[in-house]
Order: sequence, then structure tokens, then C-alpha cells
Amino acid sequence: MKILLVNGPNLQLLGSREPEIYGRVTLPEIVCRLRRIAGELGVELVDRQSNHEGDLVDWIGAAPAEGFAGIVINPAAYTHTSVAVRDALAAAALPAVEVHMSNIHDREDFRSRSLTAPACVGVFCGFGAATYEWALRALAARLEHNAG
Ligand code: CA2
Repeated sequence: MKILLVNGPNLQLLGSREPEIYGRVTLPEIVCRLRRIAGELGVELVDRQSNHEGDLVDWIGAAPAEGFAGIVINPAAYTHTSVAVRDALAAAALPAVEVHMSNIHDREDFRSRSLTAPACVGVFCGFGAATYEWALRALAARLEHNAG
């Protein structure tokens, strides 16, 4: 079973700036750890990151045809702005889990609204790099439950 990990704009900066908010772990380190967990869970993880909204829309849109069973996504700033990413998630109709490293409800008001969350089966936020791990485990459990 293949799971698509999508990371949105500026997440390539993780570990280099704003460590008080996002910690010191880099995106490649997060992906490396997730790959190991995916292996333990018996799923394959394919990871992508882009600063461009259309890339996210294209990857989500192609995910069903590419054989992905589900999506873990941190849409980053597009969470709060992108009807296009939300529509792509809804159209793909794959179980998607939204991730935010920070607690988006404990920051600026505009961050507490997610346009993309209603197109996801669930949301994890606020546990730093570990948030991705919970999301991956939750999605894998759901997919296993659906398959069984
Ligand atoms: O908490 C999260 O994971 C966010 O999705 C991160 C986004 C932010 O716009 C969302 O409101 C919450 C920002 C990603 C940019 O990451 C940076 C990392 C280091 C330095 C600067 C930006």
C-alpha cells in the first residue's frame, strides 16, 4: 500500500529558521523517520514538497491513478487560503490526514481556519515533527481497517 506525503510552501526551511515555532528538525530528517515508521507499518511512503500551489493540486489529482491509497498533507500556508487544494483533495476522494507541526489554534487568528481540513478525514497539529508520525500511524490504521 502506497501513501503520498505532500508538504507545502516553505517547509524546506524547517530546521533553519523559526526553531521556537517549528523546532530544529529538517524536512529530510522528518521524511527519513517517517520512512522507517512506514516500513514498520508495512506501507510505502512517497514524499513530495513544493512551494507552488499547482504542484500540490497536480500531485493530489494524480494520486488515485498513481495507486496511492491515502495522503498525509501539510499544506502549510495554503491551508488557510487554497480552495484549489481543498477541491483537489475532495475530488481525489482518498483518505487524507492534515498535519501541522505548530498548534494552528494558538497562533494568529487567520491560522485557526483551515480551508483544506473539511476535505480530510482528520487533522493533527501542535506536536512538532512528531505530528507527522501520528498522522501516518492514524492513516495507516484507517486504511488497514478499510481493507480488512
Ligand atoms: O504548523 C505548521 O505545520 C504550518 O502548516 C506551517 C506553515 C504555516 O503557514 C501554517 O500556518 C502552519 C508554515 C510552513 C513554513 O515553515 C517554516 C519553517 C521554518 C521557517 C520558516 C517557515
